[in-house]
Amino acid sequence: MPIDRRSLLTHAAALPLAGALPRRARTAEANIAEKADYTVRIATGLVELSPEHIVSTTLYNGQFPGPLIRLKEGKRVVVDIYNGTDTPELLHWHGQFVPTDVDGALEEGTPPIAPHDVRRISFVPRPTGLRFYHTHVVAGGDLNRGTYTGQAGPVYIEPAGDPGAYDREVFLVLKEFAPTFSRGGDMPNDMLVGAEVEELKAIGEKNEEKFKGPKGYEVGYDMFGINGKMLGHGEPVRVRHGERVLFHVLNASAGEIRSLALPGHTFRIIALDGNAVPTPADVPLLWLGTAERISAIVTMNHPGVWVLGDLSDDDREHGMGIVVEYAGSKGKPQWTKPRPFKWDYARFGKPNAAPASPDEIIELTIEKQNGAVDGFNRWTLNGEAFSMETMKPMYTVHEGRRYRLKFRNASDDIHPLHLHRHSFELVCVGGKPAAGVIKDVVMLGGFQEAEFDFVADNPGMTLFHCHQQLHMDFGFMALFNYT
Ligand SMILES: [Cu+2]
Repeated sequence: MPIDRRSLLTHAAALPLAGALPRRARTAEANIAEKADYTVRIATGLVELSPEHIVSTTLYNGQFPGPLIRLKEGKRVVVDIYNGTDTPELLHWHGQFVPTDVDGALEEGTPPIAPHDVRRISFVPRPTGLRFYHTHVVAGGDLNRGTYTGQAGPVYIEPAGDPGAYDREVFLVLKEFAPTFSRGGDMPNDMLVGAEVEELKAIGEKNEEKFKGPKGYEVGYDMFGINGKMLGHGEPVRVRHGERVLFHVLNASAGEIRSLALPGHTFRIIALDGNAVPTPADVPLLWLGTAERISAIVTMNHPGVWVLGDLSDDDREHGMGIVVEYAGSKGKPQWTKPRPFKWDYARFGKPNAAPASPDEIIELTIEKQNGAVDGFNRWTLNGEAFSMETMKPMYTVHEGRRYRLKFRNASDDIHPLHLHRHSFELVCVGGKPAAGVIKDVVMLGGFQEAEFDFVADNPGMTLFHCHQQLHMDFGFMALFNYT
């Protein structure tokens, strides 16, 4: 819950006696005369996934997900961020075109918020649509840090004058809890269209030969939930026959790919990562890579009590789902497995069109060194793992130029590729040309290739990385510097 001005002042007034906050935070708090539009407090708290599953983790404002932050496009916003933990924190505004000092990435130059300190930031929200905010600290081998915690919440940037062909909105934040490491583990890898590239498989096989030994660590989870509740707990989504519900779905996982299906219903995809798609299309189910967002309208035309849930039986049975209940319907929530359906970004694009020609093409080959860093896999881009010590930029871009990044994945993992402070246009994905699909995260299939274009239109250091926390922490990052 956002802290209002009154409670903030009350809190400040009580400080000299209580002395609960260190000097730095007291000074900072006293200097804040004006009310912020939003206040985010980072602190340890509890998530009651079910009465039997209560997780202790780091949260925003004591809740999971963090409060929905609704912003108006172009209207400057002031946000106070309190770090109530004992370690430095960074809050990243994912998918927004903000300056480097507020974006929330250390690599770009955002100062971290010291333990028990507060920072006031201000920025102009853009672009419109579903964005989110999450921590951007390195977790490494610490499963109590970074996106393994509950530090994530949705942001919705409203456009001026939205017609909105829907009756209401429902925000769904998908997230796993109770992470543990294991040796290896399998990620589903067959949900994307496209074929493996032989040349990339050959590189992968060579690396496997070179980096033999036990499989590098992967992360698994014991508990799953939507909006912080396991399936069957919390309030169902209550609907009426004929209603059109706009679902804003956010995959706030640290590294999992998620799916969602609602038996007997289809999703009309209207936006990907908050950006309206040129060709809205009906699909039987959703696939979302880590940090991806989908906005989809479901026409409620199949009365009953249903499970809106993950396709994976194991994940769904451990909580990844929410009940959708029609008015007047009763009984046990029903689940039926949908037929297999491959995810194809290109189908939401402009047919028979091509993106503008790039000024420059940058090729990036992704390789995995199994177990190379104390048992963790090391990730390299063109043979180089990103160093947090040197933070050396990999590329220099010129403002106004259009860059085509061509990714070649010589590993069997799917990588959710993310570019900070910019959007990109998909050019080719899953072996198919695309145009007009604007995103900030895209899944790159195992041993596949993908291309996207971005225009260098937001000067300042810009971070590119895989959104899999375990991959970005062990090398899968690159910095773009503007001249
Ligand atoms: Cu990755």
